[in-house]
Amino acid sequence: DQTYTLVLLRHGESEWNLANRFTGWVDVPLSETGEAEARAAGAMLVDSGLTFDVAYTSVLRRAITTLWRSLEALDLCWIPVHHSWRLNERHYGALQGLNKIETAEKHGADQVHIWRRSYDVPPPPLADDSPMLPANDRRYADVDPADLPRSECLKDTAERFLPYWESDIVPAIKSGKRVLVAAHGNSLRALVKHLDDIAEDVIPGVNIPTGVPLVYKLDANMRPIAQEGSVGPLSGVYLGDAAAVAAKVEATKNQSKAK
Ligand code: DG2
Repeated sequence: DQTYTLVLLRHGESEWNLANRFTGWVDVPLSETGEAEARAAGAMLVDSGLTFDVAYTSVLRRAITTLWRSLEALDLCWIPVHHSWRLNERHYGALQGLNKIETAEKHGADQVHIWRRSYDVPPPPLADDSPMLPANDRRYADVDPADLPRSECLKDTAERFLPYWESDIVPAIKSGKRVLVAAHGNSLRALVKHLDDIAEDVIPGVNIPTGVPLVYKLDANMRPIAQEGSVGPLSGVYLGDAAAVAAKVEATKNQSKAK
């Protein structure tokens, strides 16, 4: 039976992951650590013997740069790379730019957990005069203004990512192309929720670490095939040291908790 390999990669640490600020659609660069993580992700892919025919990423530089570093390591700078706003991070609305711990101090840890991880409660939206409105950003000029968010919950992110998954990425996979997707914590959570059919009350517990390739095996119907070494509800397997990955997942989860 035909099986396919799909690799998902969250970008390396960004400057705002480092500063612990909600980022969403703000286009921040990788931190120095993030650059190193991106190169290390490339090295892990090389070591695993994986290779790719096509890559998909967002229109945000932290994911794009991470993809570049991986492709450099793989000697694959020449493969086609498709950018889509539909792979962008979940839009964090009026939380964008705020510190995660300060926001928890102000609104309570429970509220912040709901904003960060609930399936269907969006954060407060951007104001009408916000300089962060996507409509003011030239990179979204071709997007129907009605599709541009002012804030998104995970469900909203899934609703704009999955049409692109079905229309562009699935056909590439089914045509036999080996696909690498470099995206974001929450856009990838939306995708793994779909792939693994993770329940709405289970997905809040899923956190994706920065800079660690996550390898899925898919059957002909794009259903994940169970693999040894998968963790929790995900059928995909992270490359690299399992304890190091677990520590990164835990740190992601605890970003809004005071130390
Ligand atoms: C982070 C995720 O997105 O934040 O937007 O702040 O993956 O692009 O760094 P990423 C952000 P959390 O939902 O984990 O707080």
